[in-house]
Amino acid sequence: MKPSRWLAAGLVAVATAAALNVVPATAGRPYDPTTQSLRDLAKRHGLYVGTAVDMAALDNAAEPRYRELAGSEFSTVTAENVMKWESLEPTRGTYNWGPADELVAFARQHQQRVRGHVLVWHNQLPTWLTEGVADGSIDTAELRKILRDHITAVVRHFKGQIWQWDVVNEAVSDPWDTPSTLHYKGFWAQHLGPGYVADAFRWARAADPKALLFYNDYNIEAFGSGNPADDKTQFVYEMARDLRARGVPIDGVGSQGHLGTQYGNYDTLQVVAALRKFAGLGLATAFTEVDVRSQMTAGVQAGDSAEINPRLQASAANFSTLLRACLAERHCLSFTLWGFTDKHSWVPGAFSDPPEGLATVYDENYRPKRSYQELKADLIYSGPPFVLPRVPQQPRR
Ligand code: 9MR
Repeated sequence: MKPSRWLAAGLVAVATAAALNVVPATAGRPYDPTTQSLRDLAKRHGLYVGTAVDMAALDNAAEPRYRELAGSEFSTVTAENVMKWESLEPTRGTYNWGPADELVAFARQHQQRVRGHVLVWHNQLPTWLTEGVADGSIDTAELRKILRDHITAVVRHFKGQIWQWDVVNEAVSDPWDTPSTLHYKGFWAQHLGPGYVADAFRWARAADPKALLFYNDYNIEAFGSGNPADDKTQFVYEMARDLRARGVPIDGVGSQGHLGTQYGNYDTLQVVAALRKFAGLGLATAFTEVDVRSQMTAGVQAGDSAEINPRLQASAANFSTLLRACLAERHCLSFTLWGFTDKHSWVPGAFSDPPEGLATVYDENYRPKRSYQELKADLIYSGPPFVLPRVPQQPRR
């Protein structure tokens, strides 16, 4: 070949490798996908892999591994707490943007996208708000205005920097609530009625027309009976369908993915079917808070491998089920873990009777667990014809 042909062939090879995000094997550096990060492996599918970030851990100089892995393994981040109302506006009218801005800056430095979490939720509200409503000093009309102002201020502040916003979070009850017939639950439904959901999406869209707007909830990984009175996924599906039909600017549904090895959970095909059904409404989907917890029996706590191993395996299988389903459905845009190390996980603090833990993909010493390896294997060994790159979602006008 003439030198110019060699050059052309070389350029094509480099461009192809870059496009596919693979490094060609050479004698000196054989390509080994298992050494790649989750984010790099996910890139081939156009998928973003994320984590919730605990700002105290990120800022702890004594624990550099947290920051390193948060920056290197993930292509999207979510604020675990610092974009919640009680953090952003602890005193009425006084916003504390610092920690949330710091996360957004960290994301920019590491070429990561940001999932905004969360605009409207019944938990982690500031006391000035809940007490004002309880003592009658804030009436319904004022509450609605406060919500609109909050959404507008927060979305405007981060305008252009948020890929997906969790606009409304966990608005729907669970079968174990009273009454057991599924309904709109919590502070906002109680005080404003269910119409707040559509309002929240409209206000968010007005404040940042380019951000993708999501409804986010747990226990919606698969459909059940199909009856919205007791099937939460069906209830959320019908809610999203109605919002779409009315022209409300909802772009996606986030399935949190908080699973536990003590439950039956789902198989991959059930989860794919659910994602497809949401996609059929013209919606994007995402897994937004994935973790798989286990009961910490006395044996587990004593280090008994006969009790620990099955938990690690079941956990890995459940992570894998959700990731494979997401890979299979082209409108599933991102797969976010709710923390990545057992050292910083909400699970032990939230479940103490019986105690639960082991919910993430790295152990307390930042050693990757079997679940991490399975996620990696899923990203490496899946591809065409059944796994194709994502279909980007455009914000609905
Ligand atoms: O992980 C969060 C934990 O640090 C907080 O104490 C808790 C307070 O309610 O919220 C946790 O995050 C939740 C998320 O915002 C919404 N879905 C459920 C998550 C786990 O509780």
